[in-house]
Amino acid sequence: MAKERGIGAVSVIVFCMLMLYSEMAHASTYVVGGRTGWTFNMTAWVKGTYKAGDKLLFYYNATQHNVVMVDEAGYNSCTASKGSKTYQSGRDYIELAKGSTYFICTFPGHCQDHGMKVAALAV
Ligand SMILES: *[C@@H]1O[C@H](CO)[C@@H](O)[C@H](O)[C@H]1NC(C)=O
Ligand SMILES: *[C@@H]1O[C@H](CO)[C@@H](O)[C@H](O)[C@H]1NC(C)=O
Ligand SMILES: [Cu+2]
Repeated sequence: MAKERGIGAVSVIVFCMLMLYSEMAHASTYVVGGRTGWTFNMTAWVKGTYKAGDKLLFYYNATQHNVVMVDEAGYNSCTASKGSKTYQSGRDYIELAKGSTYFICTFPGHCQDHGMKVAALAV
């Protein structure tokens, strides 16, 4: 009896590890903007549907741009509220959670005038 329970527990653990492994194996990293990186006119960059756990790599010159995570209203209005998560390394890997995530550059005019924003949907 005890032995069977033990085997059951091991099976559950192995199953969980396999699930975790396949999740990791299938998580991908996407370079935002492709070859040009994170820059103006990002709305022209093809937005696909991602999987939760996928990562976006924002690659840019940190003296010229940044990456700020905003909500949908912030994305539409090109504004970030105080306390919005800001990335500014020039090489930021951001893991996507399930749902929509919105990013803008908050350098003056970049989002508003130059379309420096991107929305990512992960399922
Ligand atoms: C952005 O797009 C506009 C209009 O298509 C174009 O005139 C401009 O040169 C583009 N800017 C960059 C940095 O690609
Ligand atoms: C980043 O931008 C600054 C200001 O335009 C420039 O001086 C510098 O050379 C750039 N750095 C890189 C790595 O392109
Ligand atoms: Cu910018």
